[in-house]
Amino acid sequence: MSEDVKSAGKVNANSIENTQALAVCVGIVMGSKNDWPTLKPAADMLEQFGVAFEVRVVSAHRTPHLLHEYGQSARGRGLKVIIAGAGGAAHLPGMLAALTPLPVLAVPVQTKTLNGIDSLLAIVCMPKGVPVATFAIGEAGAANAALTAIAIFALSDRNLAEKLDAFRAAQTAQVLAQGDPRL
Ligand code: RP5
Repeated sequence: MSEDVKSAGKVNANSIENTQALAVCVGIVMGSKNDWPTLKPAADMLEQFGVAFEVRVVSAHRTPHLLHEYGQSARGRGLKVIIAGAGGAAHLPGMLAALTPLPVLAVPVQTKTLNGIDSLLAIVCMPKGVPVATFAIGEAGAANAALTAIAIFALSDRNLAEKLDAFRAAQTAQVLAQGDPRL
């Protein structure tokens, strides 16, 4: 096992060992702990729908061996979808997509330097044959990545499909109830 995988012992103890038992089906990963506020809406959305997930920091550049192990083991551990957030030279989603056939839903993290346009372009410019589904920069992208994962699961889960319909209906009703914003 590689050094950076060993040093990130939690990944082995908490996710690789326990994923199957907990029926975790979404992996939320990010390049840095600092990305968590951006990715948290994805976790909140999955929680709201009762979809089990794990959360890990996996850096493409600082822990390349861990990235490799995470990507290669993802399907075997029972994950179905990966939500990957990264900022700047955001190689995490693309490299995960190179390592696993699972759908990778990517969230560009807003940066101080280029406002997240750097992250967006780094993520979205994938070569033909290795797709990464790229979402909006920031928290809205994270929430929508989770909703897309939920929509994928809802294709074969009637209960989840009903919850998703209810969510959409409530959202529509909320906007319709807003009326004239000047009042
Ligand atoms: C990327 O570099 C991370 O996704 C993060 O958005 C960015 C900066 O990381 P930190 O220096 O804040 O840890 O790998």
